[in-house]
Amino acid sequence: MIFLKWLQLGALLFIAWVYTGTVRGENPPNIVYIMSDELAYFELGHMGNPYIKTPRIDQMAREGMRFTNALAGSPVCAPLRCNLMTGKHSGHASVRANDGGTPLREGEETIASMLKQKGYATGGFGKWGCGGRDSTGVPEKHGFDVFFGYYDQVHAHSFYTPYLIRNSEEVVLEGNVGGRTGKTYSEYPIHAAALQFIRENKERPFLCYMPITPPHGMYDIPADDPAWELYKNEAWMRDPTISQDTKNYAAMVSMVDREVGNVLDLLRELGLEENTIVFFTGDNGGQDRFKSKEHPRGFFGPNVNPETGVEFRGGKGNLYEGGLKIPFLVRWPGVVAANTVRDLVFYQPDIMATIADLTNTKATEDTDGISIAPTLLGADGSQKLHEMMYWEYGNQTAVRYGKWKAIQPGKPKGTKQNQPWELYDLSSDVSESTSVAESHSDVLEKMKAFADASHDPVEAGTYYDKSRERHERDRKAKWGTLREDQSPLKNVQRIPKNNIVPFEKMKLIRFSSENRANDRLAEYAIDGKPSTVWHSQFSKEKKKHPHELVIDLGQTRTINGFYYLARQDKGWNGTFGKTEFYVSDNADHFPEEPYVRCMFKKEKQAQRVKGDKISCRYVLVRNISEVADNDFGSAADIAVVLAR
Ligand SMILES: [Ca+2]
Ligand SMILES: [Ca+2]
Repeated sequence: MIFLKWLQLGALLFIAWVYTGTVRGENPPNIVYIMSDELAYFELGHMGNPYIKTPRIDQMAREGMRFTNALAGSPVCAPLRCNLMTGKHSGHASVRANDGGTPLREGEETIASMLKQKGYATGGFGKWGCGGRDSTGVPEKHGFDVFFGYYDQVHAHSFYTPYLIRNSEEVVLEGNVGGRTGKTYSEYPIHAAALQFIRENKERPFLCYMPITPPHGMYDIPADDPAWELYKNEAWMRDPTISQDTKNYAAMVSMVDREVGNVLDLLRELGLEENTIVFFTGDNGGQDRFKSKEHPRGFFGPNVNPETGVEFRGGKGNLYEGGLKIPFLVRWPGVVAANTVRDLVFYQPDIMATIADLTNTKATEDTDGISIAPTLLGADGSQKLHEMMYWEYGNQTAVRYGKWKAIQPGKPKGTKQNQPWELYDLSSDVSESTSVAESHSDVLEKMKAFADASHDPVEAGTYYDKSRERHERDRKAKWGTLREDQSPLKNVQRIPKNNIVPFEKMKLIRFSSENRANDRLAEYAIDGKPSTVWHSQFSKEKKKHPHELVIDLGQTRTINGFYYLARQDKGWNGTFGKTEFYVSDNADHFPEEPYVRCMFKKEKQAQRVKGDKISCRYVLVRNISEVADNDFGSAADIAVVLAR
């Protein structure tokens, strides 16, 4: 036994020697992190997919280490990119919504800023998702020398956008008008820029982060892309009953495959192969795209094992395994053992710690990750493990504890209330089909307590430009910048502008709560824009009535009532019912009796409340109930009517 221990220790020391020799020498290793948007666990050739061809990625799997239990940090684009970049889990991260409205905070450390301190050249090519233009979250403020591609994920839906963005400035793509057609396919210049970055920085250590957008929809790829060659003899490609989008999807994955090949070939050409760690992965779990009767889990079966038929439940957007399982390969010739498979359970927040470890860099203290470097280097025995792991997205929560997975699935379609917690034993039920919550309530209670302790209220960054002009422009660029206002809100109602205290003269003094994670701030209730909404807080906890605002009218004014405009998007959630208005000349003291009481209705038009003529400087709006008796309060706009 003792001899065996010594043998193990000897092996570890040898690995440590190879490893520190590599990282401490003249040339710390380069990092290439290729993350394909939406590419799912079973959509690769080596995973047995019967349709999609990925010869270069399959070869990479043979040349490196494949992980069977790599998990997304969140089940959708923007939050998981934040988890990855900052090493923070979803209960701790600054980006938790997928709407582009919650950027990284100023000064938050990322993998790029960490490596930059170590002298790395840092480039990003693809979809950022951690903050739009003119926000605290732009990549060039978080360690990237250059970031080229899309900052916002709605913009990223179009491969024929009129422009891409390089360090917050627009780069025109010739012949494009947005949407699905044009002359310049955006992935080509993005990929070319990544290769050029590697070439230009071959003499110094570099981080090349490639969060590429294919095969995320819209499902477009040029008809003359070389990827089609791989399918020219495939009968299903000529089947008219199969949609063109389905066929495009396969070709897009094969284009990604070619790009992976291009990167590996370039590294070989430049003599950097042995000093470059290449990661290839997906971002969130797969979606059941291109569903039909024959293919109830999607044409390509992203979450169905093609060999055994065993399924991962759910998919993108939820916290079942289908929403979290991602492909994950690592290739580092001579250091990471070739043709190996590991079942280590880890998630995207672990990557920062791993890269810190592999490059002998110190990661910030404010992260949640555990390095998986010991596993990569063959020292599995010294791999530290998470006792538990945590996820949240919207009103869903999940915890992993060894073989156990607990899920509170939020409000799945057709349900109104949050569903009860479920508990699965993944060692015998990877499909999460039978909850054992009742028979293992002790385990579940422990996991729920961990969930409670893991959630911090979200603290997102901000936009320097409150009107978000350039960020909105980028989102509209999905459909082209030449079109008129493409606000998704149709036929919005407004508060009549005559005879009210001008919105720009009013100031918000205080408020009871607001929903920052969804960008529904209290100040939006008095900005005069029907498209912006104030909503009361509902995460981490639901704030109950009354919901209050105190407004400064700028000067003492003679008024005789108010307008209330309910939210103008499709929802009614939070629409004011019973409401009271108080007036005063002292912002800190309002009379006990309201100036006027009213009951608003479920109505999109601005609703007028009349009162007697009165003079005041400050108004307290107190919303006491909602039209459907929920706990929420929301307002598109509130105005104060001037007495004539
Ligand atoms: Ca995604
Ligand atoms: Ca508004």
